[in-house]
Amino acid sequence: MMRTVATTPFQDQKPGTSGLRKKVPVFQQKNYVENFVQSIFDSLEGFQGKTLVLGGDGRFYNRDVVQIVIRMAAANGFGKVMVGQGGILSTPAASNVIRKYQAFGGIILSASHNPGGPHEDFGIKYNAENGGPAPEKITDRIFELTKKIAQYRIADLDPVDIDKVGAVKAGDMTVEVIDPVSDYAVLMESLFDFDAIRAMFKGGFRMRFDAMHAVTGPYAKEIFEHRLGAPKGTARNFVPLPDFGGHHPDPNLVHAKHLYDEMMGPDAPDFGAASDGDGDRNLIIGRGIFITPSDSVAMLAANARLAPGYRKGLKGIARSMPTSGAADRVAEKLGIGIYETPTGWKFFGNLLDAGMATICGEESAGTGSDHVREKDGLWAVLLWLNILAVRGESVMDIAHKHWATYGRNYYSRHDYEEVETDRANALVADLRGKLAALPGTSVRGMKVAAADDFAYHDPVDGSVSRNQGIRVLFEGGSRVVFRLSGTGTSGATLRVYIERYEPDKTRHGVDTQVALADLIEAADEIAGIRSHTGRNTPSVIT
Ligand code: VG1
Ligand code: CO
Repeated sequence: MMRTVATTPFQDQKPGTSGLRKKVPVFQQKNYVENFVQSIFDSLEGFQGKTLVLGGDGRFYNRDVVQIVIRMAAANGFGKVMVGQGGILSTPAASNVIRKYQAFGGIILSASHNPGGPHEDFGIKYNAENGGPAPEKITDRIFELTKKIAQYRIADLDPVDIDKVGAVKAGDMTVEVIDPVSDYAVLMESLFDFDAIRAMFKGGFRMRFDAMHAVTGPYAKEIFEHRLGAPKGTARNFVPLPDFGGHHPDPNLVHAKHLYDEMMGPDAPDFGAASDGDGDRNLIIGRGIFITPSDSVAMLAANARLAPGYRKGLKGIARSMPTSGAADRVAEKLGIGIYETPTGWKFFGNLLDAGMATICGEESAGTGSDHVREKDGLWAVLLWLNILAVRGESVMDIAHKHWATYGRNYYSRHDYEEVETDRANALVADLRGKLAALPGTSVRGMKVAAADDFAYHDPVDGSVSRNQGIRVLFEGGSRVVFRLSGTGTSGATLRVYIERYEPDKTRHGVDTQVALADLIEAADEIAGIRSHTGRNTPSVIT
């Protein structure tokens, strides 16, 4: 029944910011999935007889890979696989299940916000026993193993029926098919004041939640409409589809433009939100106002005590380096620690485990807390709802008051997608070469105070991660940051992050791109974006 199969390595199975991501046809190559999954198992020790959590965002190829992982887990000696019904588990829900049932770890199948379908993206990620993405030392080990793998183990088993909740045997191993939503909904009920939110909906509060035909649909239906009594139709596009209806399940102003337009329109509801393919990102829009993810983490942190789960206050706040400094000012006022990490949720794990940070955030629409070890889209939406219910004010009022208290960090990210890899690498190499000479010079009348390639020294385990993004800091606190994406699957994506701090509240009403215009030009002057990429404008502005 158990077979050991000879195989030859691929050389491209390097996990990026968030696991291994490739086009579906790449994953469909013979032994491609098997090699990677065996390398994950080979990088681990002591899982014999233990539990593996398994689920994904429901995209094309999800079901096939679920069956492969089950057969390989059985052959490698796991005692049990807990799989979400239909192969579905959102990323934060998977993190919760790993923690709640003290599993050894989990495999999450997702390419997050990237499109799905036979010619689109797929991904595999390993999460450790704390429920969080494997740290770099494990992903590095996995990559090394993929380069020399010679065999994998797999059991000859009939496909397991993953659509019926309950336990079945797969060889010597148990497969327990679980409801993907219920444990997660219970966790949310333990953190937030559901009575207050229910009363708010009862009082006529209107909300739109766009699940973008991705994994959060069933979660949103259950939590907003069933448990919180929001009117039917509050959750939209709530049926997960293998190709996300042909759209990018990316909750930003480009791919969720219809929601943005509705929220800016004459009959806008009170609150609009969306999440991504695997449910870990969030988009927050109030009536007439978009809240940037960087501002959202700051505003959530400033108001967190209004939710029962955070009544005792926060231990600290962590944000990724490119995320704006808005949260820093909240941490300062609260007298708690603020930590700046590289991009990617895996870098928050140690801070959360050590009890140094309670709330974390990334500029890329990721917000979360120590309730799990992943960013969590619906968590952010629920914390906003809890705050709105208690304060009884609009999102707009809350934002304006926040800026008046802390100042406003104008912030934007410009992405140049599918740039030829050589050209993107040349831009970065050029920029690195220029760094040392930048401080003291002036660009468009702004004096450069410092420039470096961000290196992170993990305060918990002492590990060092270098080359995590090039930052150019100007006098007065403005900055531009450049880095290449680690999640793309075709060519390179250059991300340029632009930030300016405005303390004066009479100047808080300016359009973001206008407020940042000088810095946007300075970024081009410093990095030669147009000449290197051959592009005049970014593909996506968020
Ligand atoms: C992007 C974001 C990063 C996020 C990562 C995974 O990475 O910038 O903040 O953690 O995606 O998000 P990159 O390397 O492309 O910039 V998700 O929702 O894919 O799990
Ligand atoms: Co995601």
